[in-house]
Amino acid sequence: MTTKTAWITGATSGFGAAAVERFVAGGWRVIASGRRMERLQQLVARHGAGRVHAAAFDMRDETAMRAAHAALPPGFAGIDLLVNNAGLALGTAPAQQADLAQWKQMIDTNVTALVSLTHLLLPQLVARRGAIVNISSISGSYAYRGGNVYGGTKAFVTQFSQNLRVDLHGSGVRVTSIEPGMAETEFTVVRTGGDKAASDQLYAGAHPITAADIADTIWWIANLPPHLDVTRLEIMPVSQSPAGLQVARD
Ligand code: NDP
Ligand code: 8X3
Repeated sequence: MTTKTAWITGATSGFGAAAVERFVAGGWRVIASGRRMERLQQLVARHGAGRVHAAAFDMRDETAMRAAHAALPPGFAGIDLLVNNAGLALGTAPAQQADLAQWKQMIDTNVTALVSLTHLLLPQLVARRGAIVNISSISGSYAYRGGNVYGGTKAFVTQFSQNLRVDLHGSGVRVTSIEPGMAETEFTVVRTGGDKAASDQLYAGAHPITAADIADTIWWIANLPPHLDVTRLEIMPVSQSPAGLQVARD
């Protein structure tokens, strides 16, 4: 069987790092991208340069993204699967108190960078009848206090995924939006600006989704028979469910 290649963004931590392990264990080659070069190098050291290629760049830098793509070694140049996973939430303040720079960073990373890499890789994904797995979030479907722009970016990811499917109709390319709920990764440490105690408190006793759970899900989706497409998949821990509407009174 031919060895397939996946480009997994956000491979230095959380879902992305777990997905690298899952796909390498399954015999795939992986292009692992993220900003933290040392973590990417550890992946290469662990699995070998023939199995993992480290592409260290900031997703918001389109020139660097294009250079990383142009510099792919021949063994990694044919991409069968794009896992658009890199992303972040910054802050939990209500909109009227939020930091505009944080809003822009979320849009630049979760939206602009995601569409830029997708646009760059689409021609070969079409040529290879490949697949795209976008990591959205339940925050794109359920409004919550402080979710403002983060949830907005994920609503974009979900709808972009559905619209991509329509445009790619008949191409054989599969597109999936995975929409996880609470998962314990570095996500909340990043969101809170490094508050590990707050992160630990959020997840305590909740039995949240693990990074390995999402990696297994991506693996399952990527290896379905070619006539099947999981178009949207919402996943929450059993401990999580939506809360009701609220009413402000005079
Ligand atoms: P982590 O913080 O553990 O991982 C985020 C990854 O994104 C890191 O590898 C980070 O790499 C990368 N990243 C962030 N900004 C950039 C950038 N500018 N350029 C390149 N890479 C970047 O969080 P998760 O694994 O939880 O998050 C992965 C995805 O899942 C995100 O899109 C998140 O929104 C989504 N998600 C998370 C949920 C959760 O509860 N954890 C639930 C639903 C969705 P580096 O810092 O090295 O650049
Ligand atoms: C992360 C899940 O519910 O914290 O996307 O927004 S949530």
